[in-house]
Amino acid sequence: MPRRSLSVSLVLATAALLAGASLAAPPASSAPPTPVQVENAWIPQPPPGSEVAAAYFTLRNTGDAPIVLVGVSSPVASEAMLHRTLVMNGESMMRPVASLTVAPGRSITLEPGALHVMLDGLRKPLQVGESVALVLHLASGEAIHVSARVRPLGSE
Ligand SMILES: [Cu+2]
Repeated sequence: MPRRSLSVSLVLATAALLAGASLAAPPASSAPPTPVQVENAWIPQPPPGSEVAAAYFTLRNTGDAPIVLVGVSSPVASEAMLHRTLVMNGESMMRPVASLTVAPGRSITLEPGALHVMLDGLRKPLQVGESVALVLHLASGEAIHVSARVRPLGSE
């Protein structure tokens, strides 16, 4: 019966895949992914003609080891950096941040006037409602893919 032979070959193919996977998989790949949650990722729409934008989100560590964010990238910008806004002598200025560490069970929120991702060299205008891809690079070597929603300027 054609039906039976199909299911037999599927079983064989699955068994072969499983055998191959268990032989090829190093022990590290069976470890669970980094317990990091990214919530409420958003970008205020930059003014027309602007080549920079800021991105914000909350990074939550649900695991039992620290999470260290060491960089960000995005296909919409030629460069993405971690920044902190400071007020010194009444003047607002931004400083690069080398890394952000989130302790187990804690979270860090990037928000206007404080920590943010600076997207520089925007390759195209960002439309309200658009989802912008961000990749968060962890010290562990993992990459966390995030979708940030563009909101109207002044909605923060
Ligand atoms: Cu900045």
